[in-house]
Amino acid sequence: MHGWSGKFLRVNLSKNKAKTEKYDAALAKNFLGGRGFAIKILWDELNPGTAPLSPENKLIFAIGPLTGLTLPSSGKMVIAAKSPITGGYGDGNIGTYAAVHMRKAGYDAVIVDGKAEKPTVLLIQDGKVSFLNGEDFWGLSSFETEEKLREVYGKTVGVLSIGQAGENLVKFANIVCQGGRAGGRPGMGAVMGSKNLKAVIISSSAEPEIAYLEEFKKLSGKAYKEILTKPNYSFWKRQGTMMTVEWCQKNSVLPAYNYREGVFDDADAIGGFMMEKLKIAQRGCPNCNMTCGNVIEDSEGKESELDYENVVMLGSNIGLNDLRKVAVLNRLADEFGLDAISLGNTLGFAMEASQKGLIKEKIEWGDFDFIKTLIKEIAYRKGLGETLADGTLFLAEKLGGTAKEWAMNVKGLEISAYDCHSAPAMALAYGTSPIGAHHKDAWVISWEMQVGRESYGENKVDKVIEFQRIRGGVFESLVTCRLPWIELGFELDWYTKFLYAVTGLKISWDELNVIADRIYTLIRAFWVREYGGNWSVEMDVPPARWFKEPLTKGPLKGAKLNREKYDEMLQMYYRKRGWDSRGIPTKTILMKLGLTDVAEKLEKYVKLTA
Ligand code: PTT
Ligand code: SF4
Repeated sequence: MHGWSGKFLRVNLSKNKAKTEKYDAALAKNFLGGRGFAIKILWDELNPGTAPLSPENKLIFAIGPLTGLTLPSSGKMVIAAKSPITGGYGDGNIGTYAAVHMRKAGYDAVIVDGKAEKPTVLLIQDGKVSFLNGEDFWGLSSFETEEKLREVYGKTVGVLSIGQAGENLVKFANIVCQGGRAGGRPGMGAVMGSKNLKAVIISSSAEPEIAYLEEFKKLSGKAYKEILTKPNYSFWKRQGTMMTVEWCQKNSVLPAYNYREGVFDDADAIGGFMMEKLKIAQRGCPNCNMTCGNVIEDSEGKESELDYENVVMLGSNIGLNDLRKVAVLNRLADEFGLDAISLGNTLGFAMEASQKGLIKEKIEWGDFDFIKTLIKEIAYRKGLGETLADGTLFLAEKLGGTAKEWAMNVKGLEISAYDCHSAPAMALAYGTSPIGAHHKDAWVISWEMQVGRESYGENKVDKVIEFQRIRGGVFESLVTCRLPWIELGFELDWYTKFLYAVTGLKISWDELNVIADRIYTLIRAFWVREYGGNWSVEMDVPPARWFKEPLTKGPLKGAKLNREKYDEMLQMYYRKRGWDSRGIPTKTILMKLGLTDVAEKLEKYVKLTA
């Protein structure tokens, strides 16, 4: 089998044991890799109702058939587990040297369960697995941890670590690498912390086998050159995702003041052009020739790598208008290992709650010093941070009243940086994202602005599904970065060509789409199994703020979503996916996708529609 090693590494931290295990080739054929493998493992192996922060939860590091090879932007990895912030399926995608080394090491997934007796660093080096004492690292930031480990193990190994937030089980703690890459929004860092696992180091010097090596080399050489010819290439290299700030402002979709508004008076002060003036370096993931990590010096004189989401959530969404200060908060998020999106969202929610007199602390919009203190309190679960560390849904439930209406999350995961008062398709994308609100599966907003934002038509439902297939199904399972395609227009046909050269298998996009649907439907089955009788259509509906409170500023003043029309779109979405009116997969679709055994198991938790 080329393209897949056919092997998993199983690690049990309670017993300090690791073993290599072969898996059935049908798994690769039906689930491809990355997210596909992760959900299949979680569905098959996790007992329903497993507490996300218990030793029984499984933390999965998974790659796919294209990961880590010399082809554009292939240095990516999926990290998945049952999520502590949503109680459903959770994953994230991180750009990391660990992905390249995992490929070389010949593990398609590393599956970690149990809980180490004391803080541990897992070392996977040329086929040998060691459990190192991690006590000296516990309490350090992710940056400090990685730096110290690199002093011993070298600059080129793959290192993934958690900061203090993961140690203290903050529900939106993530996993960090390379001083500014982070992944696992739905609390994958907390799952790692709950296992007393401070860091993973992986290194191998082996070379992955490729079906048609010469053909592959020619193809990848051409591919790298092709990226350089794309019209948007030079602007992308200048600004990366930061160009989105000005675009969102222009289209009134830039979250401001806890998503109360879609424009921010000082957008230019935190935008892509401002970043260009301050830029001192550029970084990126391995194997990428369109690197997009823009580094500036923050107002405390330290380096901070900026991305659109982070800047907006820690800028306009909390009323902060100084990019160098925003960069400080962004760096703190990375150091502590806190997801910057959920962090900015939770801070915005707390500020609004403070203004409404619902919490006793006085927090002003944009109060940089207080916010800094609060971020530290969240990471250490101290003071007000103890409550904020559980995210907006938990806090809203605690506050009661109408708080849930302006707690900006779906299924408990905080919404990323696109306001949807006037973007129904994007709202549907958030509503139906398989991990809770996140843009990664269906970033349809740019397309939606072109086709007409007011409509709730069938074309929008189709686009959400099309993007979920390509982005959430295929890219998350190949596993490579999707940005060459979505940002530069690097054509999708390249990926079937890569797959052929690497695996020797001709897999068409139609076949990939079926795999994507299988993955999506299994993820949905996982959610339904976890929630059982508590599962409801409401879980696929974004917060009431977008439906009830029109924008008060900007060219779209007065705009809001229409709940009735949203519900119609949602039902249409379910029908197209082969799910029933509750959003639960029907027996017919489960059988069509080869998930008959899933139907049998799911029936124990909810009655399935034929
Ligand atoms: C991703 C989410 C994003 S999506 C951003 S910025 W973006 C935030 N980044 C954070 C960060 O940084 N530090 C931090 N402490 N928290 C952060 N939270 C947010 O996490 C990222 C890039 C980006 S930048 C995007 S869109 C693309 N995402 C991809 C994806 O999801 N899949 C894929 N196949 N390719 C992708 N390419 C792009 O990768 P999550 P990274 Mg990230 C610092 O992890 O959980 O998926 O959430 O991984 O290496 O930083 O690359 O405008
Ligand atoms: Fe990483 Fe950016 Fe390159 Fe994608 S485009 S691989 S996120 S550096």
